Amino acid sequence: MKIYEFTQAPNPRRVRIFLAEKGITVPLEQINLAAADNRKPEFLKINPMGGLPVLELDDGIHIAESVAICRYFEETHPKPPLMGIDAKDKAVVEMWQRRMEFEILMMTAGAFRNMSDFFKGRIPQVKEYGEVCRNAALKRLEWLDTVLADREFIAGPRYTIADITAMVGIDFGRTTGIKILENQKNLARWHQAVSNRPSAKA
Ligand SMILES: N[C@@H](CCC(=O)N[C@@H](CS)C(=O)NCC(=O)O)C(=O)O
Repeated sequence: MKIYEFTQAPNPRRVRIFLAEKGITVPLEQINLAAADNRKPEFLKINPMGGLPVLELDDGIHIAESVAICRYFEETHPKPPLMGIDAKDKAVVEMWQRRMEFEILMMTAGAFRNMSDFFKGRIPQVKEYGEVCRNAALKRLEWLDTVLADREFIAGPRYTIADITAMVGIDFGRTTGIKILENQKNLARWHQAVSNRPSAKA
């Protein structure tokens, strides 16, 4: 078993944090995104979408999509649960995970993909769309601050995959000036707590 990844990229970081929380070690193989190695024919055989991370199982099966990889490890290593504990809780965690992915991580990634030089000449870039993503992410942080007024973590009283996605999304926002504002005290308190967990350094 191994995971193809690129340490500086946000989606691989989500999976590394998830594994660290569960105390699982999986060998990592770097695929250089800066050199576009993920778009070369040999890697496209592993993941036709070209994205990282990808989990390679011992039987040769490849699992791409960060949440699918996390789901595999949640099933094989249920403790501590990071994707909910019963039917209702699992649905609530999934709701928040999807919100954090679509509304925050995809927005900070969209801002980066469209505004930074990293992808210049490699993907079609629309600067104005990057701005739209950036503003959407900032609006969502404003809202998330209110959500966190009455709960410790994003999906309720327990740390879950939703916290991982939100923290990774917000941290990646630094590349395009998306950050927690001075007056967003609840968000700042939560961000400090999740960043202090040893897994955040994974
Ligand atoms: N939906 C996928 C997204 C994968 C993805 O876009 N990964 C980024 C790194 S964070 C990537 O490989 N980008 C390079 C590219 O698209 O060429 C997931 O959840 O894992």
